Amino acid sequence: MNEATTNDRRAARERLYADMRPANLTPLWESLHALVPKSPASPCVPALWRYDEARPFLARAGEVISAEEAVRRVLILENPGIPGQSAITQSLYAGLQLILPGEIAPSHRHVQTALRFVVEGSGAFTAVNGERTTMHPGDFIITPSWTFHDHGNEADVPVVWLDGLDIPTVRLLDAGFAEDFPAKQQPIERSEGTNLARFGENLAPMPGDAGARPHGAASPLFAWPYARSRAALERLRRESPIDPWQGTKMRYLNPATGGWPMPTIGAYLQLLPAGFEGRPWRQTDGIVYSVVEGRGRATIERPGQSERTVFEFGPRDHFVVPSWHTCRLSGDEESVLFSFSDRPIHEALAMHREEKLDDAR
Ligand code: 1HN
Repeated sequence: MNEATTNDRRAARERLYADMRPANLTPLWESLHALVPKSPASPCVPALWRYDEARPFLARAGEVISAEEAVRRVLILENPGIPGQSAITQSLYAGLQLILPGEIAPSHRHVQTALRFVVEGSGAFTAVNGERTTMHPGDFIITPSWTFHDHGNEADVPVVWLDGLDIPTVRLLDAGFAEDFPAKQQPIERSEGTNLARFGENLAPMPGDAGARPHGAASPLFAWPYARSRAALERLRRESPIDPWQGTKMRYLNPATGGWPMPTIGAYLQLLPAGFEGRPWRQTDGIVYSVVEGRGRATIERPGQSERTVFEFGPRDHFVVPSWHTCRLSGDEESVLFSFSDRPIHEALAMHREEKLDDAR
């Protein structure tokens, strides 16, 4: 074809696109490659939130709005690659929530599933399904879909935790419902620790007994105290081989099924020994990290690019590794990292992929 013909056809195509736009028709061939990429090409970027930088803004938020007025006083960790979406990855939301002494965050429930990971301070509580759990740094707590939950702080120090929710996933499915509890706080029906005794000791109530109520897809255990998880990691650090990619990494367990604690979110706790230089890997689920102890580095590469992002992390810092980005973790000191991802969704849909890469340093 000569050049004139090519130009004519190009012009004819543009006319076609313009003419059919009011009919809500668009040409697949112009976007096919972007719609079906050869490998994941996330718009999300690696990002780090240093606690030293975020904490003063949380304190200022504490001065300008009460927990009750805000409903939840949270600073959203927003991925700069997808601004305005209140998302840290395409499927997950994360935020840092502050509750000051004497405050109440009123009771409500929603379809969105939430996790809390306590970052600073002790003595606040969250109540889920008629039972409280007192928060300590490193405690992991879940709020399953459609369970009433409220928070309070009867201690004398501010308490801050990381919230992780499947908000973008529920938005994708247009499946969100929410309602307030008729009072600020839900009634407490059981003393603290009942849930842990029922489901956190490798025991479960007999069928038909009190507490054997049917549970949904989420774990019936709703709090995993840090003291226990940390002790397990300490023990395993000494007793078992260290994984060259992840150090000693464990997943939080739904004790009723052996599966994930929540249907949409998996959560993990890992220990990197002092001097650990992890090998690189990539996986389709983007991961959000909260540093509990120690100092180290995350070295991250965008797919297909050799330029590296290096995050030097310390306690209470947060960072995100988007889908299919190559990452390696190093522990300058012995480090403990909490993390969460949407891996249960990938697995349920049989599309999870992970690649352990050779050490190319
Ligand atoms: C929520 O209910 C909490 O219960 C935290 O603490 C963050 C973000 C969006 C929607 C609901 C909480 C939330 C949230």
